[in-house]
Amino acid sequence: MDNLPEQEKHQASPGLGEQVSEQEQSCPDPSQRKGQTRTILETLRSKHDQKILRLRAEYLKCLEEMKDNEALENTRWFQRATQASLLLGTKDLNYAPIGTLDGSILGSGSSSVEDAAVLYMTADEFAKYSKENATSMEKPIVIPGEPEAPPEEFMARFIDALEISCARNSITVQDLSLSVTDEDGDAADSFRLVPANTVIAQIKKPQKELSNKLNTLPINLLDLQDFNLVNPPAFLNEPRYQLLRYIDERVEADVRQQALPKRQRVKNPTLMPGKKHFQVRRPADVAGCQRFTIYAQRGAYSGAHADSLNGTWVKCLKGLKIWIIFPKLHDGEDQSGFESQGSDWIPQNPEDAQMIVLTPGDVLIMPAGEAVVHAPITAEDALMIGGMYWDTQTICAIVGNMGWILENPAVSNERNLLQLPAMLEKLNAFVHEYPEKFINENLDKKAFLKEWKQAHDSTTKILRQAKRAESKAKKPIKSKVPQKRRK
Ligand SMILES: O=C(O)CCC(=O)C(=O)O
Ligand SMILES: [Fe+2]
Repeated sequence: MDNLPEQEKHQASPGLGEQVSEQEQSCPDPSQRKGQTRTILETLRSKHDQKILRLRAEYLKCLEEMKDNEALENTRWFQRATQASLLLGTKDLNYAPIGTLDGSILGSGSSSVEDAAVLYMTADEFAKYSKENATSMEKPIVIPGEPEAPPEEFMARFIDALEISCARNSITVQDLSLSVTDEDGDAADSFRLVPANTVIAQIKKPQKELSNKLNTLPINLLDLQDFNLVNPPAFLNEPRYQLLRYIDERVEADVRQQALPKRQRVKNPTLMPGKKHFQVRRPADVAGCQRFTIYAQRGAYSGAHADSLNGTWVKCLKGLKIWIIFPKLHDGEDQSGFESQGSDWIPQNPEDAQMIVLTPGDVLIMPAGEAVVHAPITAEDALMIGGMYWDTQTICAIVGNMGWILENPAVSNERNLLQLPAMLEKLNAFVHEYPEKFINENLDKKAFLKEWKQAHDSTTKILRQAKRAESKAKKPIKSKVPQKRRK
């Protein structure tokens, strides 16, 4: 292992905002002298640097061993380990500068709110901040907190739920042993279906050290349903964050209508009243995005991407996740590089990658209306829950970002949203039905509807073009045998 930088020598430290202990009085760093509280960043560094530097060293060791081994060099593992090690930097670790609000009970972060790349605040502070800055929440926000149960208990609940709900099925797994390219030299898929029992057996064994053995590479489960492991964060109860749910319900209500006798059907149904007494079949991608669970083993790395519905929250229940962000992405040539390369992209200057570190109890919010490009690396086996949401106060930006993603499909790692046309249609109707939900003191109804029309029309146009391009690509080659005429 290479010589580890100074920061690795820190020992475990008190929690956020705790006072510095007696032993540290002699510490040359003035911020750590007795009586003074550490900044959030200093606390995070002292807790996590060592673990993250060890992970980086292990990536480098694996890469060294894979060198000149043709079979291994073509695996997704080689590619992802290369990218992840670069994103973790070559010298000191590069944390995203942390800002806290004036008078925050969390103390100070590491920079001013203006210069910060991530804001830390309590749930109460978030409630106030999100009211006062409804249309200008641009930076990711961390709400640090204590976990509701010990990580091992969450893990036991998760395994139990997986066994009960999924045991007879297969689970989509990000499998890094797969090749980067297929036989034709085209980009190959990095996901495959694996029997749930095999997956469960693998995740029961904690990943302690990275190795190049293809059958023990870190797996990542990104396509899991919500298992009700814990309540979602309370901020989601606010009416303005219910929008995605309302629109999804209306799309579903349309589908449910089809199952009713004709005379009972209504025009433009909202939610069907009452409990859901019958099942409907529909492409359920949006419903699936509203709440999810993710489980990744130490060393898993997803690649840079933006979430297609932009507006994502995640909560860590177990482990250590390094949520890499790229605050300088839009400043230079990196933007076009990312748009074309998507998850294979890393910034020209890897030092532009900045880390947000998440541990049990922490909630991260990537605000709806900001397509925050992120590249999560799992530093310790991590269980998280999450969901996607929309915000009435930023709906024009949300729909604009969706247009950008449709134009640059490489930037999102999700399948094309099958329900997007229906959702846009329902959203447009909803906006005209309840315009007052979308306005605020800075934006009156007339100005809002004008802005909405622009965003809606532009994304609808992009969507139509994308559909046309898709159906052209799929058009079957015309058979030479004349088709039978239908009677
Ligand atoms: O944890 C991961 O590997 C990816 C998770 C992610 O990007 C998300 O939940 O938006
Ligand atoms: Fe994501």
